[in-house]
Amino acid sequence: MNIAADPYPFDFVPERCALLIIDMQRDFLEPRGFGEMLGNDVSQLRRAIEPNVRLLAAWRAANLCVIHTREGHLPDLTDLPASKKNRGTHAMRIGDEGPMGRILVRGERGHDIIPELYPQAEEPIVDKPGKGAFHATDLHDLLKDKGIRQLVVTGVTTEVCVSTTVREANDRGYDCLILEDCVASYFPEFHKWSLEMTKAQGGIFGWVSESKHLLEALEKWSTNMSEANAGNVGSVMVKQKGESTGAPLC
Ligand code: TIU
Repeated sequence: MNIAADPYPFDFVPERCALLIIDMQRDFLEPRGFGEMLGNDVSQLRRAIEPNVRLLAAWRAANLCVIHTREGHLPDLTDLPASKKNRGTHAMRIGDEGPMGRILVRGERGHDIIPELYPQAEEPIVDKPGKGAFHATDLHDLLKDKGIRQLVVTGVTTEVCVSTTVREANDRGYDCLILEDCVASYFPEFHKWSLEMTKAQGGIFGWVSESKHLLEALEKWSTNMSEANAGNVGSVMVKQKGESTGAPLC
């Protein structure tokens, strides 16, 4: 199923595709978190919330695979290298006590995913200590186990964790589609150029599209699936091993 994208249409294969939502955490999106502490304006990121909410609802309705990530560290900070901790001249750093608990520490309020996009119980959450979601995590194994070959990537921030993850994913053999209205940066220029870099040179790291195109494709796919389940001739039926149709693919 082709989805309009740059630099050319993306061949969407729903049962082989996971939605990867990167770091939609309070520490990045809400006032008084890590992002704001770094001197950023969090309202720049909040514009991505609504498009992600719509996409996640449609993705769940289609019973496809969704994976959430969170950037953060163990309470003893043994997974926080000095090269990450000792950045800049800020009074507060990762691990310090902030208004939403210890900054970017697992289990703290600020580290958790915003309520609007909170994962459902069966949806995997990958806790990552780095910018890329593949570094020091089991994401690659998780995706291989599920037979996933494509990623729709959303979340924050476009040029940091989203971009790093897409580059890691492409090197590991995944085709990545970034939805530009579902990713955001504190710096609109970085957002723009990060997407330009992704799709330059024939899509050197992947494809860029908008959520409306994917929503249309999901609608068509879901209709096809329900017709197939109703026994209509000519429709495609996708089943997991030994399971009835309608079971989540992830
Ligand atoms: N600072 C910034 O733009 N981003 C991060 O620190 N992490 C993510 O992008 N998730």
